[in-house]
Amino acid sequence: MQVIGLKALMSIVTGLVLCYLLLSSKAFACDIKVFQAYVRATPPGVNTAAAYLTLGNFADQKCVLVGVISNRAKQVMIHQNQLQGDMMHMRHLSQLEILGRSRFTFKPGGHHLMLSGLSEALKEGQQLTLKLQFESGQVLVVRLPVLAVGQEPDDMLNY
Ligand SMILES: [Cu+2]
Repeated sequence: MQVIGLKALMSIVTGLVLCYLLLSSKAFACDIKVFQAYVRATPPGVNTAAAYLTLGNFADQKCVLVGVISNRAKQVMIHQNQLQGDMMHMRHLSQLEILGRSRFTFKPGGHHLMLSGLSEALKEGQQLTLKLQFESGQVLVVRLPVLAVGQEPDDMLNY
């Protein structure tokens, strides 16, 4: 009987260790702030759009963006523009690392968030909501103003 008791105790200890590991991985949570986020208004008949933003990582550890979703687009992908010969191609990245204490900028001609299968046109003055999913399990909800061509984003925080 005592042996069974010991086994039971061991499984409790294992349970505690697992809990501790889960808690300690949460301690490495991302501390991301979003700056200068915007998306371009779409011309008639176009159902794709590019969104730009700066992600500031205020934690010491790297933070990994693993997915983006929007209720107005079928798909949102992380794209990187790449020059191949004299042709510009868009490369799809499955994830993006933001190093600790640094910032990463999505900007025209570089990285962007590619929205495809838009349910309706994005019009100037509207707001688009994106949910950024991180490897840590955190989800950041960002509201991006829809800007007309030539309109520049404010230097502001977007949550
Ligand atoms: Cu693209």
